[in-house]
Amino acid sequence: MSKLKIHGPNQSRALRTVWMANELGLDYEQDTMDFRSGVTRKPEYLSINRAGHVPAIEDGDFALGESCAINIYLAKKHGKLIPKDLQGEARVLEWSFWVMTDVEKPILNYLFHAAMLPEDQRDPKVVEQSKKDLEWPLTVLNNHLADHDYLVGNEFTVADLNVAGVLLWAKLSKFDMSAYPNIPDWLNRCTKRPAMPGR
Ligand SMILES: N[C@@H](CCC(=O)N[C@@H](CS)C(=O)NCC(=O)O)C(=O)O
Repeated sequence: MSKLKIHGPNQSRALRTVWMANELGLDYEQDTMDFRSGVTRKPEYLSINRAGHVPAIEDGDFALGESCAINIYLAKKHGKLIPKDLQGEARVLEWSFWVMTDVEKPILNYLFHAAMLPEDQRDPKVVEQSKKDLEWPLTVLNNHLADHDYLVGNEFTVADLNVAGVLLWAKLSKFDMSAYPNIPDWLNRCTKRPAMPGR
């Protein structure tokens, strides 16, 4: 059987896929390409991920893009880190769609404009707007974590991995979480797992 191939470096959303592969103890090969070089729009790469982004995986002759979808596929394939019942699985989907639609964009805007861009390209208005945009989603997460150690059931699942994979950007940009005190503990529980890759 051919090794799982992961496209994308740890300095991209491919970190989420590498984290998942490590959690599952998979043997994989990683293509740490320069994803900003235009290579993701070449026909050869588009045949692996039509969206032209990293991460993508090749699992034998099956290719798949979208970080959360890849992680759910791997969890289901290996029968780990995902509830076996339909409703538990639906909860994993619910958290994964939620983080991608409600959280990812404002957190990324915050990361860029508070920390990553060269100082003369940062816009304080974007920082303020991102904080506002994040108020409700982070309240939702914080409230859930008030009486839950993990997002679905009592154990770490792919839902935690997918959501923490995005919330990591808040950690990276030193986002002030004092209004959301339950999030840092949960995030640390997730990111301190041995499977979590270095960047
Ligand atoms: N929703 C996608 C977003 C993927 C994405 O935007 N990846 C960035 C890197 S983190 C990328 O590929 N950028 C280069 C490009 O789009 O060509 C996912 O979660 O997989």
